[in-house]
Amino acid sequence: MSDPVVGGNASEQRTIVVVPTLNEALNIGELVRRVRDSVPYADLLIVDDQSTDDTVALANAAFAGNPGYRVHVRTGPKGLGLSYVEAFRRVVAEDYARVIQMDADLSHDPASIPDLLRGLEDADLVVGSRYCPGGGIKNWAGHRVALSRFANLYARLITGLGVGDMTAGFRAWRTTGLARLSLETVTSSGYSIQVELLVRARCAGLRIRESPIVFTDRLRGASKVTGAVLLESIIMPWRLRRYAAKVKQEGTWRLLS
Ligand SMILES: Nc1nc2c(ncn2[C@@H]2O[C@H](COP(=O)(O)OP(=O)(O)OP(=O)(O)O)[C@@H](O)[C@H]2O)c(=O)[nH]1
Ligand SMILES: [Mg+2]
Repeated sequence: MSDPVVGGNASEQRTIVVVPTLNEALNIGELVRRVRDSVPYADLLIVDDQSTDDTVALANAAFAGNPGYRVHVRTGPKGLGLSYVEAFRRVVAEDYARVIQMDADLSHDPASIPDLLRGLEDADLVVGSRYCPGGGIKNWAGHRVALSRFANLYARLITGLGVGDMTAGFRAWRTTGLARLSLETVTSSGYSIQVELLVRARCAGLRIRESPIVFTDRLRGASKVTGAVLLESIIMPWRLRRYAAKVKQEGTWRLLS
């Protein structure tokens, strides 16, 4: 099948969409269908942290027998960061060329996936950004926008990274880039994974670009953000600042190889 995004043969550009889930029964069916409509040539990996609702059953039903779609139900400690690291290590080993990461709650519109993939033509990481020209947020109360803006500024100032949307969870990666991040040494177990992977990407010399996305507040289901997750997000930028300084000092990214 011809790849509608970058031209050439889709199998040369093997693509997988990775979606972490925790109790997303109200969203997962629609998410699966919209991903299939947007990028029918891509595979799909749902990384579930033992949801106690029907997320897994409803995902499997929505797959409709598609052989490239699967759910991996994790065991051991739960966490968004732990889930992404496990999934990314798998897809790197499985010989995919491109990886999309996105939330399950429809805040990230699957229709934007082709734009992110197109950005990979001259980048190793494309960050779907709410805070660049053309990007935006729908249906968020003023205090949510202010909190997100503050979190971004905080992470940017402490890590020194010049990315507009540091905490965004809608991204496209070249797996050759992901493979250079020493995923086995990632320390974030929760949402701070987003900032940690950005800092590691920059330290490893990956080409990073931003592509505008419109983020919509979750319409259904509950947020999974906990106090522990927030605390880790406050501490992590300081750890990453030390990490980046050490990498710079040691030169040639020895820390990461
Ligand atoms: N596997 C796994 N997925 C998680 C975990 N926590 C959250 N998720 C998923 O990660 C994505 C982002 O979580 P959300 O709860 O939407 O976080 P958020 O967007 O900051 O919060 P809301 O604005 O309330 O939606 C969703 O797909 C969740 O189901 C976890 O511990 N493990
Ligand atoms: Mg959400």
